[in-house]
Amino acid sequence: MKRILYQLPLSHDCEKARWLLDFKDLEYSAKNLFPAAHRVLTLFKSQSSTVPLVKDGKEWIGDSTELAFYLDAKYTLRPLLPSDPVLRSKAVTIEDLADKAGAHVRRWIYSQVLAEDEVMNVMLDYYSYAKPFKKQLAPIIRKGISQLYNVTPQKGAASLVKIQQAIDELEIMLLANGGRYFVGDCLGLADITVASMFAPMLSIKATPWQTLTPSNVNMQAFYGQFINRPLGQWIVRIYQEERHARANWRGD
Ligand SMILES: N[C@@H](CCC(=O)N[C@@H](CS)C(=O)NCC(=O)O)C(=O)O
Repeated sequence: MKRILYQLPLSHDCEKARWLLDFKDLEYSAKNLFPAAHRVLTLFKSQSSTVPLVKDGKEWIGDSTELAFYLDAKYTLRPLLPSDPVLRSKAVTIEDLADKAGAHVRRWIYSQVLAEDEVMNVMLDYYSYAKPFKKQLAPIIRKGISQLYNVTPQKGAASLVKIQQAIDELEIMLLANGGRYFVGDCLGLADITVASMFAPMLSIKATPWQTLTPSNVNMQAFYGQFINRPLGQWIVRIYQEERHARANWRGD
């Protein structure tokens, strides 16, 4: 059976989807769609404008939360969500909080580094047909991203406040559960979502964002504080101990 993850290399929602598939130990190939043109496939197959989009045999799943529920229903080994209703609802609440914070992470980072070459390198170097036209494509893509995600210095600053609030809130929940996992005593959807959504702010090795933080002073300053907080340390540790990535974020 053919399993394909359609992705954009820089997307943290796609990192979450890769991690969900890796967690379930499922074989798949990661295929890069071209920004904006990706919508032809996503709208047609899942009536959604976003990636990740997963094809699993005949099934198409066009949202990372839906993907987690789909995977748990179809591949029951290693559940992503607890069966206990109280813990399950806690996991869903944390996932939702982290997903919402993730949109602010994306906007704040773009408000900081969208003008830098490195972003376009990560975005365009893995399309052999587009790489030679990087210089011409970059301004078009930058404009598209600014409009799509509402990236302005003011909105970026407001997103940073939301990020700080989410970190405070998540940290309390993590520590209240003993500090090792967000829900229960093993890795699950809540942990994977929090780690994926905040990883772009931590220069984690072998992720698409490892080269972004060092290029920007504000991101470096944020990194300096975040890495010393329990949540920042937890994300680094969870990546080291539990990520087991296949190094496929560039696409297969
Ligand atoms: N709720 C969706 C959000 C996915 C999402 O926002 N994906 C972004 C990339 S991080 C995207 O596809 N953006 C391109 C677009 O909106 O056209 C999920 O979790 O799958």
